[in-house]
Amino acid sequence: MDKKVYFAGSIRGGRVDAELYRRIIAHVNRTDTVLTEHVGSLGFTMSASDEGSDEHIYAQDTAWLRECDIVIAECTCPSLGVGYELAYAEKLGKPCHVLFKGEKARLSAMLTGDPYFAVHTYETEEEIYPILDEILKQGRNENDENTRL
Ligand code: 6K6
Repeated sequence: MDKKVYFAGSIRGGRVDAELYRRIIAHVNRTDTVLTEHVGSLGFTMSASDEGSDEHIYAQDTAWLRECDIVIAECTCPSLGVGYELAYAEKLGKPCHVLFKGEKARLSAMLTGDPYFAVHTYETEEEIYPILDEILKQGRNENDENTRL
């Protein structure tokens, strides 16, 4: 089944990895559906008029978090919003996968210390795609079983 994926990545925390987010989103969209494609947008400016109101962004993103089947967060660039989204998703019981470039010890202890989060570290971008495929395949197998019940 097509999974609804909430992809989280830094926006106001910094856009240094925006191109990477775009490629991850494109990869996931080959088999599943990313609800948050804007996270990989390269063209937008940070002006308030372009973004819409913060209240609207919050309402839309929390609605998508309730709607999604799974959360995948790229956490290499630290972001308050992504941390908030992960905590929100945990409260909802959504499966949460965290991607992080480098040693786990550099990631926030609030993520690595919480066994709820599946943390996947990587060194090169090429390592990300098999990790994503495995995450999405696991989801599909669970769904297949649910369908058979
Ligand atoms: C338009 C295009 C790209 O961004 C915009 C407007 N801003 C936002 N739109 C939607 N979601 C947002 C926006 N700003 C933050 N978020 C959510 O918070 C995203 O789902 C990200 O995963 C996360 C980023 O948080 P910050 O603290 O880095 O901004």
